[in-house]
Amino acid sequence: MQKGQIFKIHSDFYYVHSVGADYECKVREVLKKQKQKIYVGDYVEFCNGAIEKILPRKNFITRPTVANIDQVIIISAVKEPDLNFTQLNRYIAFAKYHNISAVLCFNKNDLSEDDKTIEKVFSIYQPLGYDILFTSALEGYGIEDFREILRGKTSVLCGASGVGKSSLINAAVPGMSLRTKSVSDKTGRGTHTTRHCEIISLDEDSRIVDTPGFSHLKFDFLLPTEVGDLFAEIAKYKGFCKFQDCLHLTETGCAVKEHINEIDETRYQSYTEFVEEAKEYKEKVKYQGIKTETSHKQHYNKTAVKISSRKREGARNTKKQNIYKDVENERIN
Ligand SMILES: Nc1nc2c(ncn2[C@@H]2O[C@H](COP(=O)(O)OP(=O)(O)OP(=O)(O)O)[C@@H](O)[C@H]2O)c(=O)[nH]1
Ligand SMILES: [Mg+2]
Ligand SMILES: [Zn+2]
Repeated sequence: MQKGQIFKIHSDFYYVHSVGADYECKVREVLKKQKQKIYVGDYVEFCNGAIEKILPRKNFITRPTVANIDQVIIISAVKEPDLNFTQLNRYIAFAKYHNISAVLCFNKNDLSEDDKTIEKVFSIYQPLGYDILFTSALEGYGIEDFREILRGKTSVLCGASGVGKSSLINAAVPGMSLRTKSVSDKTGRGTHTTRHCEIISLDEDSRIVDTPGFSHLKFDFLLPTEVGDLFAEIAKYKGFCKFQDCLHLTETGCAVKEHINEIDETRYQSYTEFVEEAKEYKEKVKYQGIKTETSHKQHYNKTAVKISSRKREGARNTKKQNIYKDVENERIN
């Protein structure tokens, strides 16, 4: 039996890297029957082109789905497409949800006409403790810093289509020529040039994962009261609110609202948007009669479900359980 790491998945084929060689593998029927999902980044045991076992994950993120990573690098473009702070806050909150550290990278710096964007970015995100990078994949600006951030880690590049994720990898890795494509004139968005996640090795211990841009991330899988945990500046005060289930919107005795001057407007705006999305999830949970306490606990990358799947299968109330599975699958897919 050999051990290796999945670096690419194409339909039914799993590409495994193991001591200096790559293997094309399929998955053993027994794993398929157990409905075990395999992610890019998973460590596996395989034999004669068949994956036998998935080894325990250190962590993972969904959308894009990648396992065993050290950090996410959230790529935004300062222009083409326009910098979207809600989208950026969304990615930041997603990383926090998965308890994985994030670096913020602002690409296409060559298109920036003034320093206003740079100032705004620093004023919002530096106090929150994020590493911030400005780059131009086109002109090679900031690429040394970008390489430095990657050193000794497995990093996932996240960000909307067309922001330049693949271009940055091409600029940072000698001899790399990943496919890139210009942002559509009509929509101002990318065209999903990268279709799959793929791990690219920079050196012995630095790896980078190119991913397709995601545009439909939504907080429709957690409860409204949990959204505040994903914003450090809100989480800081939430313990002092009069009501434990305070959503920091219009409630009396809200400690977050008392300190609203310290919170950036666009950050708070994003927070309220995500709370609305989470409310939709809560309605769904209520409607389907699922106990909210079983909703999830992925925060610290422990198991997603409190009840073990074996117990669930054995439970009598199978109807309820199946509904639960549907919600769970939706979250993961
Ligand atoms: N002006 C400028 N253009 C850039 C820069 N980086 C990338 N581009 C261009 O932006 C377009 C999109 O780049 P990609 O690297 O394909 O973007 P992506 O994020 O990988 O997109 P998806 O794979 O669709 O998610 C291409 O035409 C690139 O040439 C940059 O720093 N400056
Ligand atoms: Mg790409
Ligand atoms: Zn409050």
